[in-house]
Amino acid sequence: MRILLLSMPDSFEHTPVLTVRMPNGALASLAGNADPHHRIAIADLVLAQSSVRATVERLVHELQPELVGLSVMTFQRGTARRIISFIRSLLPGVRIVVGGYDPSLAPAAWTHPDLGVDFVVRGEGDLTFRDLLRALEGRLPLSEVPGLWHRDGSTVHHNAPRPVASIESGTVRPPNRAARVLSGYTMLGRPIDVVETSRGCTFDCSFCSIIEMRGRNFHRFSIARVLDDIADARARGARAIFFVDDNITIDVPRFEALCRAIIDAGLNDIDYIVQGMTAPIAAHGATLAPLMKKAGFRYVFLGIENVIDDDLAFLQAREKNSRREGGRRTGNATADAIEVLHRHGLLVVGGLIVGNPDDTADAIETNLAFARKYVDWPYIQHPTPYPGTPMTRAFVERGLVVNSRVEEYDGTTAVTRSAHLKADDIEFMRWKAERWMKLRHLPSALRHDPVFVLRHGRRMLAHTFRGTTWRSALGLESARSAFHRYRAIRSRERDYMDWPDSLPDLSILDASGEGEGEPVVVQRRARR
Ligand code: B12
Ligand code: SF4
Repeated sequence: MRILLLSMPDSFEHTPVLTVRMPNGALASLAGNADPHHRIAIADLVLAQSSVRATVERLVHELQPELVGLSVMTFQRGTARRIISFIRSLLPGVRIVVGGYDPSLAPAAWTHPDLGVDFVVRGEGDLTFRDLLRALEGRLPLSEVPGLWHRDGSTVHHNAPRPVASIESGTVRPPNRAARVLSGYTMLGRPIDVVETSRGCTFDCSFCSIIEMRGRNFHRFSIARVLDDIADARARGARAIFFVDDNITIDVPRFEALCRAIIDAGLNDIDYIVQGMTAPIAAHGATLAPLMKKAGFRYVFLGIENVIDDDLAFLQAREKNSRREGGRRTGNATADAIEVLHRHGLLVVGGLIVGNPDDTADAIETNLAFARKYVDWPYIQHPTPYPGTPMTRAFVERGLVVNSRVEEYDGTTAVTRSAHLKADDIEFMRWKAERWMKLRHLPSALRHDPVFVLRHGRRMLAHTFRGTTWRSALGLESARSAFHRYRAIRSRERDYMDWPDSLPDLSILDASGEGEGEPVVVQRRARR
């Protein structure tokens, strides 16, 4: 079968396409797990952000796909719908499957007959997609593909959920990067790829989609498989690798073993980026951080979330950020984690969430001051009501969601207000502070990637300070004016696909985002 797999072009403020264009790991994994006789092409549309329609048209023309699959996050829903409508206009008989976080957690948003979606894959897709292809070839009834919703005329059948894969036993085969048909992946000029070493998380943060997606569990790929995967990415040119694990720091001894294996295999000439929790890094940093440095790690994305205890409690993120002595909580682990990473020459990308329900201006300023002082690159977001998360329910119950346009749910657009502040004020505070924090990182980027930064430094600055003019820089007009210009630019940027949506209303999701309330996985959230 001829298959075209697409990831969406929509990017967000902290990963501008000038400096960061990463492949979507899901699509290469789907291609790696399909039976080998299929002809699969993967196109990450972030590589063609300024020519989405022309690129899709060319690919459809060249490949004449019988099945098109789209990987979609919630803020990309509108673009995905337009792309589907466009593809249907070119190939009316093509079959369409959607997967990823939005179709998994808000499947009801994908079932309207006018949208033209035939199949929704919920949860992990590797084996479901493989089985869907087998079913379309007549080797299996569609009703026997767990994890699949499938259309039959006006009826959508909901198959049983698929249990999470026990990846330790090798059921999920390695990704197929050779299927990618576009080029230009970059991290500040270095070719970048993504690698998975584990899946899942056993924590329960209220803002995170991962638990609704797959339950609370943690599964590890073998270290030998991970090394092969890194070597494959490297052989295809990668000089930077993002480990897309949900939470690699769940098992620190294994993470340390992985660092040693990377060093022993001589794969430590790559810049690695990883995300992790503060508590295990603070507790094990003395041995972990030097190993990470030696293995080639450069950036550690730390899920700090918030430095105020009440906010951490709301985010259900207190546990993972606790410093402990003798089993007793003795405070927040963030400063210790940052200190040990810095001591060993690693850079901290600081993930914080400001604008929580009871946040005041002082609470937000406390977090911004912390970021200013401690983090190398700020990754500050606003609470965003993604489908199915406990946080979404809390915001809905308190009537604090002020924006239901899901295409703006990109994390840096405030779509919720707090009991004390308007959404606009929350976003303004973050935006105003963050630009200067980003500016401070420029010398470090220049030292590491001088050619790229010298060549693109002006455009990088222009992106960071979008909306600012000489008048605002000189204080001749208010920062608010610059902010409103920035918002207008951001709003225009979101129009990635020059084609109408087949349904006018993007927000057909119910307020709680619960889809039809059916679990994605068999193992459901066990509340602490
Ligand atoms: C790595 C990652 C990133 C990387 C992206 C690298 C890349 N290009 O892939 C970076 C750091 C850049 C990033 C950025 C963002 N991310 Co992010 N990210 C993740 C993370 C940690 C892992 C995703 C991953 O690659 N997993 C490994 C792959 C193999 O698994 P998978 O994606 O789940 O795919 C499987 C299934 O979903 C399914 N599937 C997926 N697509 C498809 C398509 C088809 C056709 C089929 C059949 C199946 C299928 O099958 C796959 C294989 O089993 C997740 C989860 C988490 N714990 O936080 C968040 C997550 C996906 N990100 C999220 C978001 C919102 C963002 C941002 C908007 C920022 C933000 N506010 O948090 C930006 C936007 C990025 C952009 N395009 O500009 C949300 C999505 C929530 C939602 N409902 O949409 C998540 C779930 C985190 C969360 N907040 O809960 N992200
Ligand atoms: S620790 Fe990270 S991956 Fe785990 S639930 Fe919290 S935010 Fe999600």
